[in-house]
Amino acid sequence: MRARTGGLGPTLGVVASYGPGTALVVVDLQNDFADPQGSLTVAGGLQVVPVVNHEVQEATAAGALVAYTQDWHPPNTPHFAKDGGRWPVHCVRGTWGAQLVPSLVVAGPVVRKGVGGEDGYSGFTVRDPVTGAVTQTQLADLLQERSVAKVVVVGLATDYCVKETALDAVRLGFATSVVAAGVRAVDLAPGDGARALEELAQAGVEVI
Ligand code: VGL
Ligand code: ZN
Repeated sequence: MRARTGGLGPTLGVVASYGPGTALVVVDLQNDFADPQGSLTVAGGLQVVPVVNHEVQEATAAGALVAYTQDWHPPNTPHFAKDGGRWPVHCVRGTWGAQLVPSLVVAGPVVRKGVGGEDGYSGFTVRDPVTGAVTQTQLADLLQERSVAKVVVVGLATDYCVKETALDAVRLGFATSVVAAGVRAVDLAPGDGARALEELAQAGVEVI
């Protein structure tokens, strides 16, 4: 185990431990959320990339699965404010904004969510905003195929997709951790990100 680095630069020490029964789930590290030019920019979003890349390296070296989620919306969906929902247009399939950030190390499968116009906050499940029907993505199957018991979550955004992904992971029976240095919040209301981490801790998620 490498020691946490002190002094110069950001701390990139190993914060989670990985093994073959672990999956690192990297949530929605996409241009529209992480890049300052993105349409739904999360403050400090790009700052998590070196932290996440370090976790990806450690996870890969330990034989853990690394999986990525990608918000992937059609051009028109009730998820967007222009179509009756709550969000600016973002992560439209095939656009620059929907691409994973170019500096992210991609070392495993990418699971797209919201592809049929659903609200896709959790990497595990999506919800039809009209009928309320909830359906599963391939993420749980991917983890179960690899006999994963423990899930580590990083990415964007703490108060939406990270939160819902971690809550679903707990519901599905995975021992679940969130790396605080590897997430950032939308904070539509100030403090939303901090409240999300508290809620996660209360639900049994280890916040590290
Ligand atoms: C997200 C709002 C809308 C997220 C996705 O990735 O946290 N937030 N769609
Ligand atoms: Zn979205």
